[in-house]
Amino acid sequence: MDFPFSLIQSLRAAQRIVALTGAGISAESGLATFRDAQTGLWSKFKPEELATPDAFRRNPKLVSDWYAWRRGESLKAEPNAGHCALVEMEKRAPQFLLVTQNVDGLHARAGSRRLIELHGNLHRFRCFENNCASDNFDVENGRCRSCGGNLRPDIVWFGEMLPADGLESAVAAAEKCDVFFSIGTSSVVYPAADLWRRAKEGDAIVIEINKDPTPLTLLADHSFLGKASEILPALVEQIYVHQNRGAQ
Ligand code: BV8
Repeated sequence: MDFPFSLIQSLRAAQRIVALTGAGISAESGLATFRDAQTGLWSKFKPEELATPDAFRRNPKLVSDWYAWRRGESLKAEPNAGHCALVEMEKRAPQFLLVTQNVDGLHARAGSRRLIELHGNLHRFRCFENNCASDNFDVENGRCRSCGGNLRPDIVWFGEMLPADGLESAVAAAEKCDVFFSIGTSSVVYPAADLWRRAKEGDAIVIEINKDPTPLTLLADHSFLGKASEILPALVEQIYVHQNRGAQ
């Protein structure tokens, strides 16, 4: 795959890179995305019935079982070449930050360290009623031993505020970055879908890598439509590997 040489040069010169990822980067690890028409989770399940605090209040067992199923799926999955290419970029770029909307934990398992899980993580829990300390959780039975209340996944549901520190760090990094990647996301869920605009306002180069067109496709400086596990490794190869070969 060839990329415009001017883009490769800009990426080689970039000091601060921010990458935002969504469910699309985990699709090739066998995890369903949310909105893909046939295969997406929302084609089978209604978000308002499963991914909101009210849904949990109405039927904690239904919601907990759904997240237990997703937890099992994500543990069976392995990071793919797309996840690994971002680990490589983190190692090579002077400053790099990975902001993910994914709750599957695959970026951390791939080795990403400069990582913000904006919407939480499937493998962590919280006390739903009283936010009690996590050292007294009966995860097996989904109970908080401190107050006897239900445990919920440590995930940001629709209508809930994102963790302030994670969001502030993501916005600050986006505003200061030279290059902003939007990878495997439909760019429709806010506030994550607004980060590219912060980067653009800071004169960053905005690059989209996505299987299908999104509301960002015509607004980005570059939009590469295709699979993240193919495009990202090819890009990293051209930015960093060819650079070294050239230097020899
Ligand atoms: C909040 C955790 C505020 C749960 C998630 C109207 C206008 C603007 C905003 C709103 C509005 N009405 C409501 C809102 C707010 C709402 C929102 O944005 N709704 C949208 C739908 C309009 N946002 C919120 O509720 C947020 N909170 O706003 O609070 C507030 C203010 C005051 C007081 C109180 C509160 C909370 C948002 C977080 C919700 N939680 N997930 C869980 O996981 O179960 S969001 C969920 O969807 C995911 O986490 C993800 O973040 C998000 C987006 O999904 P994507 O990752 O993009 O996945 P999707 O399937 O959509 O797209 C995948 C893409 O990948 C596709 O484009 C496909 O082409 C591509 N692809 C597929 N395969 C590949 C690929 N690309 C490359 N390679 C491949 N192989």
